[in-house]
Amino acid sequence: MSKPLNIGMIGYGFMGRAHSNGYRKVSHFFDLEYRPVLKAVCARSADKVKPFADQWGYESIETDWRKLLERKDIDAVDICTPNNTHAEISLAAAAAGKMILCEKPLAMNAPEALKMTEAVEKAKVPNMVWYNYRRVPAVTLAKQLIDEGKLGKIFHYRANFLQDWTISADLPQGGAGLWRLDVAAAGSGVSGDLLAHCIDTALWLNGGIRDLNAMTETFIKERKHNLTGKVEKVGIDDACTFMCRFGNGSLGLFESTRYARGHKALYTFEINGEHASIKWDLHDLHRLQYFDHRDPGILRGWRSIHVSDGDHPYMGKWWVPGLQIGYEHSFVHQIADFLEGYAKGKPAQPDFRDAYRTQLVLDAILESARDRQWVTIPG
Ligand code: SOE
Repeated sequence: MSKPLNIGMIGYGFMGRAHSNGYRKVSHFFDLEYRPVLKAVCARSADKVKPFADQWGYESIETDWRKLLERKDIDAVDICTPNNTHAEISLAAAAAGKMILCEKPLAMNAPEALKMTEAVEKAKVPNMVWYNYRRVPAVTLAKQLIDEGKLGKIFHYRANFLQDWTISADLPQGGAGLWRLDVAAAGSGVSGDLLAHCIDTALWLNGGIRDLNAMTETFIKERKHNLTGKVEKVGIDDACTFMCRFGNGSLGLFESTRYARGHKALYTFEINGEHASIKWDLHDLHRLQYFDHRDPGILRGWRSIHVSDGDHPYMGKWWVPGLQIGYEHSFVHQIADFLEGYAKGKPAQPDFRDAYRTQLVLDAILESARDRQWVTIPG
């Protein structure tokens, strides 16, 4: 019989749904020592959070996150609120001895992320950040192939995250749903929201970034603010590209934007190594493209691996070979890994320290774009 691990979630937006779905599914598919119990969900408005709690099966609601942290029946706090609240909640949660699962990006900037990292490490509370794409089976398979040395020495790492939902100048900034456009709530624009995913995956697959040169643009300079009702300056980056050098000597090229008409969430990466190359595309997330130069010449070509067989990462837990899974399963996998790591005393990643490293890259991007200079990533 598994033991309960009581979850208190703060926030109930898109990510609140993705995580809640993960908590509800994980114990049906993974044999784990702990099973998440949806104990409480917290948001400022009882009117809004109550229907959410009923829909997802949370046992109770809170309207003040401090009260949630005081509760003895909460083991883990899941932070799904805008970026400018992550630090305050995390610091208080660590002080209260709660485990923390925090949405990405971890913080508004690297110094804030460092403070949070030091707090959870000092409090010795298990912690994790929701960079969920690591847990898409095809991406996990890419990690496996790289670690086995199948690609050999890596020369190039290319990644994009393209969307098109902010092109209209009439779209306001700020408030529910649109806080991602408000620099005071988000800290940055596409760099922190989208490139952060690409950077997390890249650091995991290809190791640390040594230095970078970035360019950002804000195409729409002013938007009405939903909270003040006034037209205000837009402080976020609408688009960002950067080139970099990794510690292993490979060259990186990254681009993200919310102005790529026709692309809704096109996260892609390609890695070129001495022996082989791999490519992945979120719109076709269950496939990994693989080219191996060691194949006999007449057979050489790109293979499209349908990552759905029982021996592919995570897939043995789902249906029968050949039947694919989707975006939401990456959250189920992340929760499974978190619970397993907790049970075995071997914490799952990315933890706050990993997410702090991503944050160092994000800060360097903004600094480089502002100063039009190459920036070296600390340590
Ligand atoms: C932005 O539109 C967004 O929802 C990000 O905030 C998520 O992290 C990303 O996975 C999908 O796009």
